[in-house]
Amino acid sequence: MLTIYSVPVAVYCAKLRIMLRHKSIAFEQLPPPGGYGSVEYRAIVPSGNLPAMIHDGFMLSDSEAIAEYLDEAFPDVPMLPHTVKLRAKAREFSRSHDTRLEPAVRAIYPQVGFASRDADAVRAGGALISKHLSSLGLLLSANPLDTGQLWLCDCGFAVTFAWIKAFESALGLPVDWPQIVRDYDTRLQGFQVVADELTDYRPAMDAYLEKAKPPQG
Ligand SMILES: N[C@@H](CCC(=O)N[C@@H](CS)C(=O)NCC(=O)O)C(=O)O
Repeated sequence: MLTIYSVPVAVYCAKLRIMLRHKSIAFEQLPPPGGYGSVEYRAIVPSGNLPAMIHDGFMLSDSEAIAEYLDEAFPDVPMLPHTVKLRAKAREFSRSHDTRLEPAVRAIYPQVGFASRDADAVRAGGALISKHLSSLGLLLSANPLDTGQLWLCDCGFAVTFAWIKAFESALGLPVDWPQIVRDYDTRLQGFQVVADELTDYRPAMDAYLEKAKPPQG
């Protein structure tokens, strides 16, 4: 039995679900008992964050650690390349998502609420995200991975790109997208499992973005 602790809006849970769909791994999702960060949940998952996994009694947290574990535990549809160097490159892409681009996008969350939004912070946030997208563009221009396959490192980007686009339209976040990154986003959405996850995830994004709207009347 594979259980994933998750809440509907969590970015890294959506990232993990793309992988689970691609590998056709059956799983159940549960909310963290007592909420994430709670004493009750931390008794099970010491970091208190999401996602976390219990696989036949084995607990693991951090989306990337979980994803790499699952890739080895369920090897039928591999999502890491076969050579040492290509695997290292795939991990470089994953880390650039988890430690650079996504944290810059997360820094926008405090600006979502219409009433407390700071226009300067939105502008600065857009500039930082654009800088990370530019670096990603350079990485992509030397990408040695087979672009016909969905890799583990692609899953987080698919979700984070959806958030950047949502913030562009909901908050007017100013973002420069290198064409190579746009093309990458389009390519990722061509994978049915990515399109399906983003469709299922959209209601959670929309619910979160409700507070971005100006008050009515
Ligand atoms: N790098 C971590 C990030 C996980 C993360 O930030 N999760 C968010 C939800 S998407 C969370 O648990 N936030 C609450 C907290 O950190 O206490 C991973 O890949 O699992």
